Amino acid sequence: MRDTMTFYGKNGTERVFVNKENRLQIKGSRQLVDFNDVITADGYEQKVLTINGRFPGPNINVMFGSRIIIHVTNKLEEMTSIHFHGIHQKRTPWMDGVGMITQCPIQPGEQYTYDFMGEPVGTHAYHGHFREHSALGLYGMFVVHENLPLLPQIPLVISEWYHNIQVLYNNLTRANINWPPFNNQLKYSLDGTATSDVKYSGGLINGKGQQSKNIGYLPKAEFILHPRKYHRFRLFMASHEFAYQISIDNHHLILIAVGGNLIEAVKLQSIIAFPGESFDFLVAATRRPGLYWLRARTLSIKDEHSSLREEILGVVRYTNYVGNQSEPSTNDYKCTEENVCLIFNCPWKSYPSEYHSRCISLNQIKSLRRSNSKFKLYSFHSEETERFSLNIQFFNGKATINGKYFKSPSVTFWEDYKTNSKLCDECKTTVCECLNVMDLPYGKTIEILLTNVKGKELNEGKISYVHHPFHMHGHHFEVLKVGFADQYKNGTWVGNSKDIVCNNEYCTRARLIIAIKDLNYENPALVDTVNVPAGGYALIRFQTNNPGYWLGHCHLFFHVVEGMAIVFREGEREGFIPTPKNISQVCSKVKN
Ligand SMILES: [Cu+2]
Repeated sequence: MRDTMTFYGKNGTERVFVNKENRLQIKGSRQLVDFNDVITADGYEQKVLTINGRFPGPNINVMFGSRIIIHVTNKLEEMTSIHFHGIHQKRTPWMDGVGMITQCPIQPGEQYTYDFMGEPVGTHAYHGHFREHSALGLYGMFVVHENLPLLPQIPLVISEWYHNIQVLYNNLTRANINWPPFNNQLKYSLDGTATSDVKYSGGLINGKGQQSKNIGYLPKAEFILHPRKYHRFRLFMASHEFAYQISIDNHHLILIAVGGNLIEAVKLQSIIAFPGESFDFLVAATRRPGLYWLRARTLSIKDEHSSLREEILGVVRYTNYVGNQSEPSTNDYKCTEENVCLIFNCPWKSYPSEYHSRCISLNQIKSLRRSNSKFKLYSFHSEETERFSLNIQFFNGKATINGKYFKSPSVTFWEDYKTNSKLCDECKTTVCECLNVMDLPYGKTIEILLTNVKGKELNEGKISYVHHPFHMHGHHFEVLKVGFADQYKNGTWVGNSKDIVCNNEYCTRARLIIAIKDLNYENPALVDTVNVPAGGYALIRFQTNNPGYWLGHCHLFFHVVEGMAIVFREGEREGFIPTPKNISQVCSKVKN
């Protein structure tokens, strides 16, 4: 008996399965159904959250500077909210969509209207920012265009697909468990860090995948290439736990933008992308007409526990292909001594020599400075720079930033959040659950040293060190430097980067001891998410020109749920734009 999937057909809910002819058939009937009418995902039958009936949600394309109005009607049985990832929400900080921070969640049956400016230019996304909704399907791509695109645009959204996310979520948030909870199920990458906190259960490219169990044919994501043309792929990593390495057989990826911002192009073999990151790359259709695999693979290496290949496949199809193959038969690129692979955004300094691979990190990328005066936003005139450090790390089994694990307030930040919350000043120990708020003065240049270290070897095993992709709301930031742990010749890590000095075991006031010339102040990459490597650091910089309450957090789903978050209070409350009436009205409904 083959697995079934549920779909909403003309007769209400019906169950379908892939029959022997690889067609979708309604169970208990001989009637066939078009694949396009069913959300097949990876073929596993489970609940999917949809937006306008679609999964992932529709791609939203807008022009720079236009006013965006999005009516969200919550037809779920529970409350939710939508965050526009990468959008600055300038002058509309209450539209950032973080449930219990910038807005009260939208109640079942209620409507909420997001109303904000389409800026900055680039490849962004939207996703649920409440409970496990993003992992159940509430996400989609959001692109702000500066001009009408000249090249064919190809959205590429990669995510995992969990078969038990609600059970996982409930178990993990109800029990007072120590992190990470599933040591025995995890896999490791070549540096010895765990590739996630939970077992891999498959992934999707643009909502399509194939679980490891053979359940017959399922459609894969398809990408159409026009011969001899360039195509602009816009990648958003909607994944929750895993980083993926992305490549296309027999083709190079020409990286042209990071975090939505143009850079000097780099020709790559593959791109490693962490949850929350967005990259744009060009693909030239210059190979023979045919079908080629697009691969997205986790960083897990095979070990004694399993030979499972954690890889999702998509099909790249040339329009002038006339063969009768239904699927590609191409092979993964082989990196050799003669053809060394260039890999972007590795979470380590280098590969062992037998990999014949070279890493290029985010701080080796050169941003293209726009001369357009609209983008003066990113020129820094401030006389003074304020410096902070945040250590993103597990301590005592808790997901912390500077030792604090985040507890949401019971009212939003637009209300009197202080009276109703335990603030971190009240903590008696370094590792403490509290409402972590950091004040950023307005009109300054802010430098934050993000570290992922321990001040001394606290014996929690190697897996307490994992990579943490840090995402900031309300801003893009410049990446002046990314530093990595020291490695042995075989690639496993030896210890923390020697560039960092900690003055206590929780490393809450880390300092960087490298020469200024080693920082890229000239043309640094501008992103909203940066991976802070295990045992390493990222030095970021931005200007406080956007008053509001902005969440900063690790973009790994279970880490943010467990408290790896902080709220930046930018500017003084008196200087804030008054919150519109209807925002507080939403909140009063929650309380009643
Ligand atoms: Cu994390």
